[in-house]
Amino acid sequence: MKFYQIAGACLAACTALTTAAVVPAEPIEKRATSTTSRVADAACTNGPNTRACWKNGYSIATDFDQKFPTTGVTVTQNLEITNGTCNPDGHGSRLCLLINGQYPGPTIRATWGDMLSITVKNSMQDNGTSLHWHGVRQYHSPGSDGVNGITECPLAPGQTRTYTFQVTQYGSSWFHAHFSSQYGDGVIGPIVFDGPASANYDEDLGPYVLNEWYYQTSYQINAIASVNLGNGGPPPNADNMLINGTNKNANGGGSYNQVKITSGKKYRLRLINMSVDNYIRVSLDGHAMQVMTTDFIPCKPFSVNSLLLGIGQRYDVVINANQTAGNYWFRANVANDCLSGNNFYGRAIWSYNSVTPSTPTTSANTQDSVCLEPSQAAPYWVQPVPSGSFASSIDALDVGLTKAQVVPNGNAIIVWAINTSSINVAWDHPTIQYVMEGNTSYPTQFNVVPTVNEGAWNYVVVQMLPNNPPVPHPFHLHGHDFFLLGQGSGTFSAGSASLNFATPPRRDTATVPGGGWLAIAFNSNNPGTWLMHCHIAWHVSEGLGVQFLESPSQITLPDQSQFDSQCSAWNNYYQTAYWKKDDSGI
Ligand SMILES: *[C@@H]1O[C@H](CO)[C@@H](O)[C@H](O)[C@H]1NC(C)=O
Ligand SMILES: *[C@@H]1O[C@H](CO)[C@@H](O)[C@H](O)[C@H]1NC(C)=O
Ligand SMILES: *[C@@H]1O[C@H](CO)[C@@H](O)[C@H](O)[C@H]1NC(C)=O
Ligand SMILES: *[C@@H]1O[C@H](CO)[C@@H](O)[C@H](O)[C@H]1NC(C)=O
Ligand SMILES: *[C@@H]1O[C@H](CO)[C@@H](O)[C@H](O)[C@H]1NC(C)=O
Ligand SMILES: *[C@@H]1O[C@H](CO)[C@@H](O)[C@H](O)[C@H]1NC(C)=O
Ligand SMILES: *[C@@H]1O[C@H](CO)[C@@H](O)[C@H](O)[C@H]1NC(C)=O
Ligand SMILES: [Cu+2]
Repeated sequence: MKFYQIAGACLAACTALTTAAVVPAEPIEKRATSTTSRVADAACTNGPNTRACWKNGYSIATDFDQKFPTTGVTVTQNLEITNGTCNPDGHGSRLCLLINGQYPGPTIRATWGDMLSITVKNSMQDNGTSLHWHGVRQYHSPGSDGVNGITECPLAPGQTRTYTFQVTQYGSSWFHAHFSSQYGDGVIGPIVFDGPASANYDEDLGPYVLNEWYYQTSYQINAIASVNLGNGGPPPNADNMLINGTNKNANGGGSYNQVKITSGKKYRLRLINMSVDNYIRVSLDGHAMQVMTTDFIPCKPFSVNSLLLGIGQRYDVVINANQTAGNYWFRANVANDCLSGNNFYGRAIWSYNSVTPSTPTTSANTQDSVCLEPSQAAPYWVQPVPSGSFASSIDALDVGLTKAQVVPNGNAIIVWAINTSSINVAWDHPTIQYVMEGNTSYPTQFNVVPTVNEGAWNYVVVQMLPNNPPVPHPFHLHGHDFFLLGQGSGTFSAGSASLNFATPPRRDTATVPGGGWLAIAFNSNNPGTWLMHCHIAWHVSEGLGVQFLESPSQITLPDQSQFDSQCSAWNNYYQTAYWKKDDSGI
């Protein structure tokens, strides 16, 4: 992402809405009775033509904030992180932080209403870690959110911990380390929670992971990005783009990901953006994609020729294999028109089963030129947000660069900040520990923002300050999905901004346009300590985040003895650790 390009050009060119037709939802043979009253139809069962149905009185119509199944099933998974090597595109082997020996890590799969019990072992020599389950609400389990310095101390080398939480939503997501920029070196993997869907399909192709790839390690790139930021320059470009963990490199080595499809079938594909820096546009030559979820939120299905993904965002799409049988390119290209400046191409080969797989000769679809979240993404069930107290109760979060001392006794350096304060957590004294101790004297650099009382609405406007690099920032909120009230260029004004309170899209990651603003709302309904941050790994490392402290007296606290032993193991390790904390810590 090049932040010195002119944002105005992008905004003018990119806010034009896509011209792809909005197709009506297909007839679903036996629908859940009502999509507005959110009463599920107990009689309808899930199948290829009835994906809106689920079971036991739950369906796509269930408001999962209020109600979700409890299956009684506990899905267990062991994840061991090791310091190894990988060579995903054939360019050469490099240091890679593997999970169970793999890059990307294994898929975590569970069903709506299950309990997940995930045991993580840190078998790296030289890094702590903590694993975050992106988009998971962590209802009554904020201690399993996996943000070192906020919800736990980092897990020291040699140590093991178990994350336990209930699956209250369904759809596709990913997990990643939250220990500085560690996830860029491999500590990532897909998550699939099975449940109902707003569009029908025959087969689930599973997760399709998209991310950029660097030939240097994430810690090296992060250090260069930080120096460049101080000099007014962009972070280094990535070297390649991976599709489900593979691609060819510029010299022709490596291999393309391959997918086989059968004429006449409809396929569900779970697009997951796990990149650290770039916006990516994906498309399958000759085929439209029908979008049915935005992050963990089902939406009214709509059709696109191409789809823009920001970091951390997910879209589940249905692809109809109804074209002439042949070989087609699947493309994942960096969106140059959206201030993402890297010239690399992700390609995969999709072949109909009746033909011999070979290099496709197809040409790319017309690209939908939109640099924001697709505006057609109306939620499947509409939840209006009250607007009455909006103007008088906005939490303004102003984003810009500042100078701050990040390392004790270090020099002040240029970093990202919100309201001139750059977030910097304490690995040895996480925020939730303050709550456990009843200590309300949070250090300023924790960037603690109290929420309103339970049941009331928080309104947040993230504003990019003028005279700062006008780069877009994909903001991600933990512990909640938020309602996307609006996005715009320039300075926000409550009087003139066009905001959607009646039918706002809902998701957990959305873009603050370069030089502009993002307005969101979320209901206080989940006591905890919830990070909100830019998901560009370099930016959060450089301080771009706040943490919402929601109803501290009602937080379900983590088990004290497990929490304390993890912290004391970390503190022992850190005294003699070879590497020290040199950024925000998250
Ligand atoms: C991985 O191993 C290399 C080489 O031994 C070492 O320099 C590096 O610090 C290790 N990284 C981690 C995270 O353990
Ligand atoms: C983590 O390990 C990498 C090497 O793999 C190193 O560059 C980095 O400084 C380490 N960070 C911390 C805080 O341990
Ligand atoms: C991507 O890789 C994962 C893990 O190997 C696999 O489960 C999934 O089916 C693959 N996706 C596609 C679309 O091939
Ligand atoms: C992932 O998100 C980043 C930044 O938001 C974006 O630059 C990149 O293109 C996205 N990747 C995909 C595959 O959509
Ligand atoms: C193929 O399927 C798409 C999506 O369902 C539909 O819009 C299109 O008209 C179909 N094309 C043909 C040739 O049947
Ligand atoms: C950030 O600064 C703005 C402008 O000074 C102020 O209105 C707002 O309340 C501050 N936000 C927080 C969370 O302190
Ligand atoms: C509360 O936290 C502050 C900041 O870390 C610390 O200085 C103070 O001693 C703590 N107070 C108590 C009562 O522990
Ligand atoms: Cu950012």
